[in-house]
Amino acid sequence: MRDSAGSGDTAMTHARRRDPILESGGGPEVRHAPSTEAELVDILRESAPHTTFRIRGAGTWTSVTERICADATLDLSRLRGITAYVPGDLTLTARAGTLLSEIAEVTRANGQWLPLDPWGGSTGTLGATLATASAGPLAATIGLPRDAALGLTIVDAAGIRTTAGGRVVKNVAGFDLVRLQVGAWGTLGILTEATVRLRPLPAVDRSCAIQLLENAGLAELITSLRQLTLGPLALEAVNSTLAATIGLPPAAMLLVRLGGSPRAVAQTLDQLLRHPGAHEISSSIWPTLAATESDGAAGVRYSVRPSQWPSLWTAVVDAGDATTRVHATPSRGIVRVVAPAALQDRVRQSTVSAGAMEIVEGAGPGVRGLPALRALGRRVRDAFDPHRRLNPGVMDDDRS
Ligand SMILES: Cc1cc2nc3c(=O)[nH]c(=O)nc-3n(C[C@H](O)[C@H](O)[C@@H](O)COP(=O)(O)OP(=O)(O)OC[C@H]3O[C@@H](n4cnc5c(N)ncnc54)[C@H](O)[C@@H]3O)c2cc1C
Repeated sequence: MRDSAGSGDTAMTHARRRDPILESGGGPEVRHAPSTEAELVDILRESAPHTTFRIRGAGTWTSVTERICADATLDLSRLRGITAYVPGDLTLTARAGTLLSEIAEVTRANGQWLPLDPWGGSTGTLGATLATASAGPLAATIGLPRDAALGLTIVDAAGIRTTAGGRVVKNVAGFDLVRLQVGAWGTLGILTEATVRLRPLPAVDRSCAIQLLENAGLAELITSLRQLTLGPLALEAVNSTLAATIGLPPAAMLLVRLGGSPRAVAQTLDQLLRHPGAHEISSSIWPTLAATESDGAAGVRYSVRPSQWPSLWTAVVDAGDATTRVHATPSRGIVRVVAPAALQDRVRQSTVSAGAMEIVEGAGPGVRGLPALRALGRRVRDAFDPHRRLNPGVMDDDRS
């Protein structure tokens, strides 16, 4: 038997030994912490077909993992380490449990980065970030997690290992299993290793904040930003509560991040600072913003066509109160609200007239009102995990 550990009632057939590290995590359920993919495969193959598993990376987003109801936990934090890094090709391969911060450290030394900036920060794992398709402000310009993933190794519920995609940027595309797995929340398989596309780290990274004057002139402001010499790396609007939380004056602001050559960045910043209410801020604001996410916070994402973003933003900000944190990515037409459930109802009413689609985050995205999509999801899940062994409770068919 490999490195599994546990106590309590289980249908596992193999012998188990206690693991002091994992036992300290508490909870009555069996915990396995495979340190190799082969061990993970054995755990799945040797357990009864109906044994269910909660998949866990670094466990930073506990409000998500704790909601999964399963017989055993598969802790992937030991399945860790960079297995290949080819700076000349801008590609890196790492095991699923590798932290984003570890990848940042290694790639920074070569003037490169993996531009994934999920809410919560860089203490999460590569596997979880891809599995949940968690994306932050950089996604609007540099790309979503699915764009960064070139290849994946997946172990399915029956313990069958599959590789999809490859280790190079130019892949011959077959059936796109990579895109199916990114954002599947582990319900179609456990990601064990990923090859990702890196980018050159911008020589200079500078930011500014432009005050949004009583939510007026938003569309014009965004249009004027499209005419900048250098396109922004990220654009994120924050309401006054969130601005104060991240150390800015308490007013609604548009944060603009610029990256590139020192000359192009300086020129563009000059243009930006001509806007009334604009001032330069430190680019350390971006990790600070990502880290404001508190575990268990009720996050709801509304999306519309980018052209309709100003009215959605205004409606959501007006519906909130002094405790509501709102931020938005204008070019993706997304407005995200972090507020208690009671207040979310009020916000929800206000978005109806804006015609927004609502995605409830936190236990696998619950997309309301799309029965055809849910039926399709059910059929895909039937093909990959007919007994619903992996992450039961996440993206469940009958969630509304
Ligand atoms: C406090 C907090 C709040 C956050 N809020 C949001 C948010 O609202 N929206 C958003 O998009 N992102 C959010 N994130 C993003 C989160 O940072 C990323 O999903 C990821 O980096 C978390 O890493 P982890 O290893 O700690 O994941 P964990 O907390 O261990 O797991 C997160 C989810 O990923 C699954 N998972 C983990 N590893 C694998 C794997 N190898 N294969 C398959 N499935 C796997 C788990 O089953 C679980 O459902 C939040 C993060 C934190 C810390």
